[in-house]
Amino acid sequence: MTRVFSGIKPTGHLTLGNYLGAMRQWAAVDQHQADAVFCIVDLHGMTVDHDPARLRRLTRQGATLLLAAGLDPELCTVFVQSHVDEHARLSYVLECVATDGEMRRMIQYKEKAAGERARGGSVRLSLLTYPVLMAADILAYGADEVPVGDDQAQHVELARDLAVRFNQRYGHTFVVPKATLPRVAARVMNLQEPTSKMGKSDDSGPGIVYLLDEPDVVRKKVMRAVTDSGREVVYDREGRPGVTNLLEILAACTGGNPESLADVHQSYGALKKDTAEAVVEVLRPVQARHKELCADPGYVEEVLRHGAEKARAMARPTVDTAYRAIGLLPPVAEPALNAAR
Ligand code: AQP
Repeated sequence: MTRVFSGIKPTGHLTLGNYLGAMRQWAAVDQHQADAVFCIVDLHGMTVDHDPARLRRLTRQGATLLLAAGLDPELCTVFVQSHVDEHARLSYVLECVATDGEMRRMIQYKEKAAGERARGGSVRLSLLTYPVLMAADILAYGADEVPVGDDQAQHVELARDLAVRFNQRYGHTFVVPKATLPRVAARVMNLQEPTSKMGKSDDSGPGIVYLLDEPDVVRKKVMRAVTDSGREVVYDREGRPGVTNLLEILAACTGGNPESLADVHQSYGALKKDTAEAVVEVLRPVQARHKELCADPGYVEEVLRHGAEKARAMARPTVDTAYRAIGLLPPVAEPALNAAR
């Protein structure tokens, strides 16, 4: 059976981009068709300045939202990255296979490091190395497929490169994974800056629809979305990024096709109204389930405890194999130690 792995980092409240670009596909398709493993990647949440209490809160909220979005622990494995040591164990080994040059070419690193510097902050080393940790996340589970939005495709490409390089140098150890992208909404754009991705840690609140936004807040944000000069509703990523973003969101929410939806909308106002309502309807069941789960925190904790146990058992053999293959001496087991004395 195909093994699928993906994760989400608790750097902010989850957004419509996270949902349409990733989570929805995990719940609707991946967990039913594959041996699926999903993770709140909290270690990735420390690559920029962070507040420990907020990280803990967002990790719990992220896990709850994954379940609210439809992940079913009977069908898939859901856990928190830092609860499974194999991720960090493997990450260091892969750092010994990756190069400084390839890390510095990562687009997210360039963008986020530039942002940190512009704010007068320093750039954490982990921001540079986190794609290697992400490669470890994927390779430890022998994932064949990694369903992600297209901003993460380059990082999955790196995981592929590291797997191939490791296998060539030290013997076949890792499955070589590939990214799978959603048909539409692979990159939901910020409603106020439609040439930038809608990212959960962006400063531009009005341009971001959060999964837990109240319906009226969602409507307001969508109705105030920046559109383009011109009046015709046209699907054109380059020339009409604002309108195209709305068409993509509407298509993703209704299962339609963005080009056909352009043909049936005569004005920007009508398009915004339909998009706002479609988003409200898509978020409604997620919000309702989230509320129920918040009333039962013991259930969420138990899912995460059991998920971590399952994840550990899946990852450990591959990570142990990698340790042996790269030349690390295995620890001597207790009974053998005693016998040698
Ligand atoms: N705007 C987006 N459109 C489509 N997919 C998206 N994803 C994120 N934003 C969009 C997808 O969601 C999954 C989880 O992403 P992540 O939380 O691990 O990190 P990210 O890609 O860096 O997302 P953010 O929200 O932009 O976080 P920050 O602001 O902290 O960097 C991934 O599959 C991602 O592709």
